[in-house]
Amino acid sequence: MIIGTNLPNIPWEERPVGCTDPIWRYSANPIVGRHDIPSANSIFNSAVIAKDGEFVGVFRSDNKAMEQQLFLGRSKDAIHWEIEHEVLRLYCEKTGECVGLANGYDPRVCFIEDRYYVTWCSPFEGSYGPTIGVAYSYDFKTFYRLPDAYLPYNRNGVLFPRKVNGKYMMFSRPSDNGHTPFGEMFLSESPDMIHWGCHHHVMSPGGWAWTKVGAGPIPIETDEGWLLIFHGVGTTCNGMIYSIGGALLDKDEPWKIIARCKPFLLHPETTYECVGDVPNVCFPCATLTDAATGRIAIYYGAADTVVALAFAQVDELTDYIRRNAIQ
Ligand code: BMA
Repeated sequence: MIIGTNLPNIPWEERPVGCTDPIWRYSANPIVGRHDIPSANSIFNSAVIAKDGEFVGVFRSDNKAMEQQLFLGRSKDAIHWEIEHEVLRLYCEKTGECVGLANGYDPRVCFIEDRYYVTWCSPFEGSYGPTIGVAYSYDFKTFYRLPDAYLPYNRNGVLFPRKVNGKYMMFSRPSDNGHTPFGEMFLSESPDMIHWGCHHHVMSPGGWAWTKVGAGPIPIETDEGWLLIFHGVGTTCNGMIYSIGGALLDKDEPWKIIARCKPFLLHPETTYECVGDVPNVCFPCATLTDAATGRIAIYYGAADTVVALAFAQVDELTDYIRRNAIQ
């Protein structure tokens, strides 16, 4: 059971007849194409959230000079998106001056208390990164930049939607400045969204994700604990494969794993997941959930080129994770 708000208008499609998988793809994928804004070479690994009965998002687009940049988007149905053509600007909360463009990649969006936070991989200039950039907005128009959460190098900074034990919580994956051939997932605490510490180890690579693991969407609170959807990576003779995994984490000590699913939940197999700038990548960055029905819509980047959508039912998914947990 999801602990959260009712969002009856999130995208939904029933599980296809005959499908027994815990997650199933939207039949009209991809939902965002690689050239959906004029500057784009690709649009992928993007995060969406509900706002005022409609939906907003932060989209990663790599332009035709292969610069990684973030753009705001809006949608009435969370499937058809109007993405701005200008890169998101970041402002100083004290002076109100623009402090630069949101350069970077793999954004996540989280609403906590009274505002929307964006976390992303902030690259080489400014952050000496990549490390985790943080900004917030009350209206999803003007975003104020906070100090980077961690020292370089770090990726996959993913916030919890509420404080746990009175602290903000964020997953991250310390890394190097390339295509990290290693990766452990950690959880850090903060009293103020600025100072991050009390680092807890959460998860190591293993099984099908033997190379690295990183948090995906904002974790979903359920009556059984936190439902974590993550990306896991295996390395083959032809390069890395990014698949989607699932785990249940303790409600009060979310660095403790209750159950980690042994099989992957979704693995690159469609053309749009296997053909693109980086073949064989499913990279989840967001979910929309409806507490009343237990529906989950999962947004993931496919082949580092387009945005795709998949669905799950919360009780079926947590049950699947438990039944197939690594012993
Ligand atoms: C990671 C990040 C992701 C990307 C993935 C696969 O290191 O750059 O944005 O989806 O590699 O290329």
